[in-house]
Amino acid sequence: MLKVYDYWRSGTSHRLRIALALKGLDYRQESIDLLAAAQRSPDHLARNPQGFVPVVETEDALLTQSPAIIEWLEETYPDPPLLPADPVARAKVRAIAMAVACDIHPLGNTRVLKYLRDDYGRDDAAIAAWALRWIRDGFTAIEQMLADGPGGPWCWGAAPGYADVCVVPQIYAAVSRYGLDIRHYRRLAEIDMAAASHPAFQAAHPTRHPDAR
Ligand SMILES: N[C@@H](CCC(=O)N[C@@H](CS)C(=O)NCC(=O)O)C(=O)O
Repeated sequence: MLKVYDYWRSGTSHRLRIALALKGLDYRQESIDLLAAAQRSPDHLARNPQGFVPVVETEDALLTQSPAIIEWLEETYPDPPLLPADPVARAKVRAIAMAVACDIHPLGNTRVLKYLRDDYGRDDAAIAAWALRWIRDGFTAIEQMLADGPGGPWCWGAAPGYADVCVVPQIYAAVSRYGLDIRHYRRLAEIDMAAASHPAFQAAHPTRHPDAR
């Protein structure tokens, strides 16, 4: 059975839990407490030299980087698919996923915000403004990328997939941490609503994690 090292409030862990739930995969779980800096412990650095969650342990490998892990899941457990069949549609779905994973999320990561606070003396308001700056930019672009697709209720049509796996945790972080009003983004609000009533997204939600506070 797979083992997942994660943290309840981590967006990248949230992504992975959604992908696992959509694939119907069971796994063992171990928490890495980011607030206690457990990601920098020797044990965790041996799993992931980058000192990040999530990590997946298979029978014979340790996998890191949530996009790489999700692509591995897709290749290893192809049903149900998280990517469309058409190569152009696949590229567009990956582009939406990467707009979150490469361009929004890294700028709001724990270590980046800690650096702003500790080394640049920024307070909570300045840090929230920083995070929201990149979230709003990214969400505005993603709304346009979604308009290029087949419509809702999900990012790319009638079934949830790779883009939703990345977008939904970023919406959760934007709303729960920074109070973003998601109704300003019509399609993202629609996707968020679809996720709220979907069992896989419900099961993967941070508030359902054993460590949720
Ligand atoms: N690109 C990596 C990023 C992983 C990542 O940023 N994880 C965060 C939690 S969401 C983390 O472990 N942060 C610890 C830190 O910043 O010290 C992935 O997608 O797996």
